[in-house]
Parts: sequence; structure tokens; C-alpha cells
Amino acid sequence: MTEHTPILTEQQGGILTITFNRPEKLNAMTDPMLEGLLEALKQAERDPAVRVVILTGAGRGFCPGQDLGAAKERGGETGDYGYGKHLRETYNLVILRMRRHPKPIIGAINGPAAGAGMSIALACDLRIAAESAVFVQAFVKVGLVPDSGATWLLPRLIGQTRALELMLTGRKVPAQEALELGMIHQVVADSQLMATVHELAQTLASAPTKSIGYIKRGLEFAATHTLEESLEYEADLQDMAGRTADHHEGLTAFLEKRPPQYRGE
Ligand code: T3D
Repeated sequence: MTEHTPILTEQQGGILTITFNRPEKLNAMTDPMLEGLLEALKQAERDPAVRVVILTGAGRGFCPGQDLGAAKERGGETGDYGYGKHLRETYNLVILRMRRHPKPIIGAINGPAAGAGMSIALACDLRIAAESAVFVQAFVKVGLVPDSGATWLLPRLIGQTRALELMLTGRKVPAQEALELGMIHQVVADSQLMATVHELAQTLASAPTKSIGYIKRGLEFAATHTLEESLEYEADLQDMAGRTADHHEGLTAFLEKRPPQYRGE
């Protein structure tokens, strides 16, 4: 990988860090970035050695969404920007891949997260922000509508009333306010962001990975199903979790009064 690679990946132990790498544009998304992100997520899914994923941005930005220059170019002379097709072929795949990912994804939100970049931040399972980060439903500012899952994710996190206000005004939400709204899990000093995220990632990397994947699946399923259907799904998931080596280890360690050694199996 060179410094010009738009998506950087680095693996340390069970932790894979994926970094958006266009710092001069706050990591505005281009097609090679979207392709690289999707590929890195797929690779993390396949590789049993990866037990946690961290998503972050190089430089002072997390991601301000679609590169507007690239969008304008796509429109060319015709004025048909092809947004629907582009979303279906890129962002939508990324968001679904994240939400269905069997490993936990931590967003290390180091700076502005706007437009589809905010959607990507919201699609992370755990979101820790630097205190200088801002969250912007920027779509309305350029005459577009929230996409990449924003209409589904944001109201579920902060409620319909607040989500609508942010979407209609496109105002910048500072990290501290995002925390108070329930949009993110934690705010830390800028200088502490990666250390804090790594500490959490270490904890998750030694957790029963399959069980974490099933927890994610259970919550995702319950968001769109009835209590009755969710009870049934929980029972299926519990059967699957019960068959993992890590569950066997957890039970054995508890009864032997020792800390469990989970291997993600
Ligand atoms: O294509 C499809 O499939 C449709 C999908 C659409 C999804 C979307 O994401 S639409 C929404 C796109 N995003 C935006 O509208 C946000 C635009 N950016 C901003 O509003 C601001 O940059 C921020 C609030 C995010 C940060 O402001 P600030 O003052 O900290 O930074 P800045 O000076 O505005 O930006 C720094 C540089 O990054 C600057 O470049 P320059 O002038 O130094 O060469 C700026 O142009 C560039 N940049 C920031 N965002 C984008 C961008 N360049 C291209 N596209 C961007 N989205």
C-alpha cells in the first residue's frame, strides 16, 4: 500500500483498521474508495484472524460523504447525475455489508462526518468521536436527500423529531451534542481518540466473536420484526451460539472459576 492508496488497511493482532485516505479532501468518497472499503469489509468478514474492525479517517476529517466534484463530473452535460444507480451499486452495498458484518465495527470519528460519511459513521456498531468532530446531515445543503441509510439509522438513534430537525437544517452537530442526543457512545479529547478506541478494540478482540456476530444479527432482525418473530429468532441464534467452542469455553471457565480464553471459534 502506498500513501496514495485511498483505503489503507492495517492489521494488529485481531484488530483490522481501515482508514479513509484522501486527507486533502477530508476523505470525500470516490468510487475507488468505495470499492476499496467494500473489499476491505469483505476480507475482514472472511479472515478468522480479524475479530474487530476500526473505521477512521486520515488527517483532520472522518468523511464528508460523496466527493461532490466527482458527482458533478458524473452529471456531465446531461445533468443526469445517476444518483439512484450509483447508490444502489456502491453506498447501499457498503451500509448493508457493515450492518450484516459478523465482526464488531468501531467508528473512530476523528473529524467531520457529513452526508454519506455520517451515514457510514452511524452504521458502525460503536461510535467514539474526537471532541473536535462534527456530524452534518449535509444533503439538504446541496439539494439532495439523506441517503446511505440515514433515514433508517438516525431516527432509530436519536428519534424522529431530532432526526428531522438535523436533516432539514443541515446544521453542524458538535461531538458533545451528538453524545447527548445518543448518536454516539463516547467523546474523548482528540489526542486520546485512537488510544481509547484501541483499548475497546482489544477488549472486543478477546471476546467470543461469533456471539458478538449473533448479537448484531438479533438486534438487526428485531428492528424490523415483531416480538413473536424476534423470540423465535433469538432461540435460533442461541442454538447457534450454544454450538460454538467459545460458549463451551465460557461455561467451563465459569465453573472452573478462571478467566475464559476465547478464540473466536
Ligand atoms: O453519488 C451518489 O451516489 C450520491 C450520494 C450522495 C451522498 C452524499 O454524501 S451528498 C453530501 C455530500 N457532502 C457534503 O455536502 C458535505 C460538503 N462538505 C462540507 O460541508 C464541509 O466540507 C464540512 C462541513 C464537511 C467540513 O467543513 P470544514 O470547514 O471543516 O472543511 P472545508 O474547508 O469545507 O473542506 C476542506 C476541503 O475538503 C476543501 O477542499 P479545498 O478547498 O481545500 O481544496 C473542500 O472542498 C473539501 N471537501 C469537503 N467535503 C467535500 C470536499 N470535496 C469534495 N466533496 C466533498 N463532499
